[in-house]
Amino acid sequence: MTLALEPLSTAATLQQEDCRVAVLNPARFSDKALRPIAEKLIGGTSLSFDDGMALWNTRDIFSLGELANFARRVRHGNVAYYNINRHINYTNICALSCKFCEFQRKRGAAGAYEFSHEDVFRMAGEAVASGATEVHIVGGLHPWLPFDWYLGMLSGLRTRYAKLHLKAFTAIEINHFTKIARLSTREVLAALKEAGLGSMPGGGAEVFDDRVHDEVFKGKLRADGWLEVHRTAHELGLKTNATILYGHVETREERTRHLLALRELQKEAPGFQTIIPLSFIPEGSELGHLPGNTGLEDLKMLAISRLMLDNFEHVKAFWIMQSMKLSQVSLDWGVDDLDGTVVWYDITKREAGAGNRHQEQTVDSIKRLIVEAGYVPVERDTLYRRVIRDPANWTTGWHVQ
Ligand code: V47
Repeated sequence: MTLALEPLSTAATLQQEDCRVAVLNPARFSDKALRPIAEKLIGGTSLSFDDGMALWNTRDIFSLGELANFARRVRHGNVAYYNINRHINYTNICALSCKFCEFQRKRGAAGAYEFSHEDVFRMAGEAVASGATEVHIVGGLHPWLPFDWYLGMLSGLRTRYAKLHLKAFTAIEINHFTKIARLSTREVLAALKEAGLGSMPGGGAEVFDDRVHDEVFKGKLRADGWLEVHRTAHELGLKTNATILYGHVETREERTRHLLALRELQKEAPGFQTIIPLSFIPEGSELGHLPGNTGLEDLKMLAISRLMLDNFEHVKAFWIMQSMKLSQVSLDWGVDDLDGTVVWYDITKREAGAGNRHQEQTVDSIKRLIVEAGYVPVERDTLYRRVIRDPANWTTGWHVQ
């Protein structure tokens, strides 16, 4: 299989695929509080905290969707992105005990695991053989693996699979590496980049609020630390993503402030590509008594992320957490990206059921869902470049193993 990349960012490229124009008619909105927000959107003014709260408080979900869809279509027309990727969670052994996390295990506990370099190389090799352009590698804060182990994993992958993009390590892991290697954040990131790191995922942000931090993920890096790692990565030329974990003990005010903090950092040190709002899955966690999000709350979170983060290019619905069905609907609520084929995922298991790590979408199923929603599916790589495949080597119904 051969593939080539071309930039996706030019409006001209997208317009060819765009058969609908972005339109907004605030006079039709039944919630009048949303009309001044529409004016701001049309005029290119960033939304305030109060605007964010007005969006949360509205019961006019269709006008909220129209606003988010307008902002989405201005940027991406009728294109919806996906990628062929594979998530590798190299260990679930973790020094932390976050209450929302069903994934972490202590050393020796039932279900604790750690992959060897050879395991990771084999999985990446399978991914390459089935057409993946990216591996997304994250794990727990392993108490005794040395920093060299992580460098060796990246350089071993780069040597074996030069074209494969290595998106790896959350800000929490990076902070852990600074402690085990006794290096600064900048030094750790520079060493990882040298070894093959291509970009960073957005995990570990949770909710930027001390109250929520102390209640649910005490012991984890706080907001300022997470933001500092991403700032440093951007300064070193690494693209990163951002997340928010919503639907547990946080308030809507705290969510809104989280989004504003991300927008601020993007202004000061640009480098974020995508916001991924992660819908909290209570099952199996210490917060298992909580009800989790409703579909409407998921749609609101995605739409409000699009509207508040006017300096982020992409909003991703991670189907593992929002479900495939809602992710499809969310394409009309501000979302332009559906992550990818994933294949194996350990951190949460809503779609697969308890104990089942195999969580996979075929390219055909992702495309079908996008087309049915009225969008044009575009395969992208991690940096949102279009992937062009040689059709001679492409088979319909192709399945990632
Ligand atoms: O950091 C943990 C979250 C994150 C639960 O950057 C949970 O492209 C819901 O960050 N319910 C990892 N969420 C996933 C992540 C991610 C996923 C896809 C794409 C990208 C990207 C990033 O999952 C963790 C944590 O915030 N998480 N437990 C739970 N029970």
